[in-house]
Amino acid sequence: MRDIHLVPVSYFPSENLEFPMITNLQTITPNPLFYVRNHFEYPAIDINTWYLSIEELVSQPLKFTYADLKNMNKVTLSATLECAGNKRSLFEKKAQGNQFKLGAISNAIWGGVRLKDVLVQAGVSPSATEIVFEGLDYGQRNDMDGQVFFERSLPVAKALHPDTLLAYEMNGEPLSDKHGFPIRLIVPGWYAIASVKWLHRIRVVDQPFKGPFQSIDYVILKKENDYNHALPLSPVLINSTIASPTEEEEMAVGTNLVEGYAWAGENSVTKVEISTDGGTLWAEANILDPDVPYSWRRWSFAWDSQEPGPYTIKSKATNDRGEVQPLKAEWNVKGYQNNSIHAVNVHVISPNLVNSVLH
Ligand SMILES: Nc1nc2c(c(=O)[nH]1)N[C@H]1C(S)=C(S)[C@@H](COP(=O)(O)O)O[C@H]1N2
Ligand SMILES: [Mo]
Repeated sequence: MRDIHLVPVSYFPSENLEFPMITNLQTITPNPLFYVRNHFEYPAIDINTWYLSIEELVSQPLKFTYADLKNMNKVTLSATLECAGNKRSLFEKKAQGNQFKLGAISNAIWGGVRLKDVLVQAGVSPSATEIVFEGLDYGQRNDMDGQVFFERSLPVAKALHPDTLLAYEMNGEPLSDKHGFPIRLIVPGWYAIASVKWLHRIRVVDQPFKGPFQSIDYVILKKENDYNHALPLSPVLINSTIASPTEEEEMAVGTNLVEGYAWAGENSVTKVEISTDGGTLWAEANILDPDVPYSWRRWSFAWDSQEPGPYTIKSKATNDRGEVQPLKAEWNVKGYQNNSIHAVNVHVISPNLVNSVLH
């Protein structure tokens, strides 16, 4: 595993790193290879003074220390986090934002307490419609004056879902500074913008939250500046990625493995199909991992490639509701949720040719 590391996308104004999309790993991404997506600089946190507060439309505002949360009933579950901007660079028409390739996605086992447990203790008012989550990271945006904190909201129903967690552990280790120490929200099956890191304050409200990460960014904007019709990002769409071979890879004549990942957000991946002729004929890949809620599944396909030449390999996943990846995901101004059928161009080379080039 030497030489395997995160792939930088940008460092300023914040650090953004992709998972290297390799396949010789277990289904759980090791912590050092889990992608990183930030909007501001890392916040400074003193665990001795840190607390999580629950405020506004509750019967009893509450404060929880790190120790309070660790003393509560612990839950663990695995969940794939995918940035809504994953595969933005694959849209034919360029979309603004970090040009993520395939790796703004990773899978981990999260340990923590149910968000529901702290909300029920505080007593959510029946008039509440949304819960707002505030991180400790803040900074400037070029479309606003002053400083803003990273804030994002959830509808009450998703916040009270028993799988929505206040996580303090990632793959059995305390959450690292980069991934939200001491506590982050984990919203399984939703684009990872919802999974607020460095959580500090939870506000229960009865009005639609309009913060910039809720109403300017992370909305599906079909036309430039058409914010009145912007739709909030929905749960993660059915998707798959060919991790190997990679674009323009040369492969020898013979049986070659095509390998990758498929994921379905709140649903299950039921089928992955591969085409090696650009999308006319399809055959089913073997799904390697069991169907674990919210977790991606690795798949593999043995491709009998006897004829030298250029090929376009495609992968297409289907979920348990019969939803299939589209040939082309709908373009949107901010370049989110690109779940187009993934296509990779490769060259199959005759071994004689390889030899004649070498000697
Ligand atoms: N406080 C805070 N939470 C945040 C973010 C952030 O910048 N600040 N980025 C969000 C986005 S867009 C993504 S994709 C995920 C990335 O989580 P990771 O860095 O642990 O992979 O965190 C989300 N939570
Ligand atoms: Mo993201």
